[in-house]
Amino acid sequence: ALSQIPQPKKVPLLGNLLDLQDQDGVPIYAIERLLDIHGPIVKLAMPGRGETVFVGGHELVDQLCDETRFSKVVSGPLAALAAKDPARGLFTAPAEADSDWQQAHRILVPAFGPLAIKEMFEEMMDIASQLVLKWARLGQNTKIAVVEDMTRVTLDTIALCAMDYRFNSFYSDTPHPFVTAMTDTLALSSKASQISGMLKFLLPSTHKKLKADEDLQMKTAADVVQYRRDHPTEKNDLLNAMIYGKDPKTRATMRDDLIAANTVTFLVAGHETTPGLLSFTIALLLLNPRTYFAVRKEVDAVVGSSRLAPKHLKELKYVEQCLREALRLYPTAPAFSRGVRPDHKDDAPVIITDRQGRHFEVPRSASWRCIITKSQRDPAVWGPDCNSFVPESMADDRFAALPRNAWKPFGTGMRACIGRAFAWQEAQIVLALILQNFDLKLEDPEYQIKVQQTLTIKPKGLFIRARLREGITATGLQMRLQSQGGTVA
Ligand code: FDE
Repeated sequence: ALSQIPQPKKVPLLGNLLDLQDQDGVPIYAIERLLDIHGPIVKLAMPGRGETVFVGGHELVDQLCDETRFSKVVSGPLAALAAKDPARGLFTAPAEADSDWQQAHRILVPAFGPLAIKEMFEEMMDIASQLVLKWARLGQNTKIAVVEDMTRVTLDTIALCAMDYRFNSFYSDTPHPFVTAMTDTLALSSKASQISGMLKFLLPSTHKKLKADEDLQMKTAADVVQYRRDHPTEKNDLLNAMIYGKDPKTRATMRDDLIAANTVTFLVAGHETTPGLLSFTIALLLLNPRTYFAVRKEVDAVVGSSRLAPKHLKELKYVEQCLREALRLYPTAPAFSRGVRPDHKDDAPVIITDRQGRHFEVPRSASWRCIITKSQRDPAVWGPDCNSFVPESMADDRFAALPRNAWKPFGTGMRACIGRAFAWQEAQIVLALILQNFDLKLEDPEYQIKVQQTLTIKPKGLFIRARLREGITATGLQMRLQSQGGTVA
């Protein structure tokens, strides 16, 4: 027999809208609270948007990851983001069957592959060096806003590596107009479930601004594409891959509007998620001093006073474990949506079953949201320590032996993160450089992690101080970073 999905009591006109409100405006907190009350699965009705089911139990997420029955659905904040443009970037493309998605996917997978990422090492070092030199010169008397600086690093890195464009965020206090437009768009679309956001959406001025911001983003991207067409380079970057690359299946090249849409996608994806990963990792290390000293010891043993080089990265095992564990506790993309595959042939009802043996039907038209901030802390998988930062549990052998789909911060299946290797190498470089060169401390010794949410989650109010480690000077650091591949004593 089928079970009913638990649903909090609805109120007239508003449905369950009030259940989705969070006093700090963090939608994911409201959903987590509902899952705490109602169990691993809960259904909400939203005025004008039908019903959404949220699942937080690992066993349910695991079944929804089954690619033979389910696939990605563009819903929630992603749908709000998907403009009415004919061209959609990979992230917001409606379905795997979509020919634009397939073409961009086939052309871009190799461009994001391990070889290509390795070649980006020096450009990643260029931007990461700007960060650490800034901190070195500011000295310990300046309060550092971690998320802001991590956003500068990641945005400048993706723009330089992907299209040879320099935002120069470290040289300016006011963000580039493209960044302001992008940030405002994301902030608005992610508040779509909060009443404050809905009220805003009722204002014609909001729609005007949203449209203007979207146009500015597409226009900037289109200009970057046109500039490259007019000024060709040999550089092996994503933009060249998109302009000149032929789809291995159809031999066709990408349309310019599709290239521009994907350019915006990379900037959004690159600048939204990786800063969260780096900022949460820093916060967790500072809140767990023993782990902080252990990971720093590893960096000292592997890199010492050399200039960080590609060969070091694979030896920095514990750095990697810390990043994995930070993404378990705080997956920066906190949810993804799944629905029955449009091409699913079997006519029988599609059923998933929870740990208590209750069966639930997944309707063909529905989009179910996998809340991985919950499933990645499911005590049935992670035990009584599920809320603690324990990078030891992410050692390679234990990581490989995790239950299927227990760790899903990069999404799943065909639509999983294409930028994973990119983000990973970037995060390793930035973290290793910081650990190698600074003593960090929290501005507020009582700091506890709280989340702020746009499309993704980031730590709220995280401020630190950074002091150069003993024996390191700003000038010395600069010389070391500039010595291509060599060691400066
Ligand atoms: C994707 C992604 C995902 C999935 C989503 C869904 O399902 O809806 C996820 C979960 C993710 N991603 C995550 C992440 C994290 C991090 C750190 C990242 N991510 C990073 C990055 C960077 C870059 C550049 C990127 N990223 C990109 C991307 C893209 C393009 C996508 C879409 C794909 C398809 O769909 O095809 C993604 N990403 Fe990420």
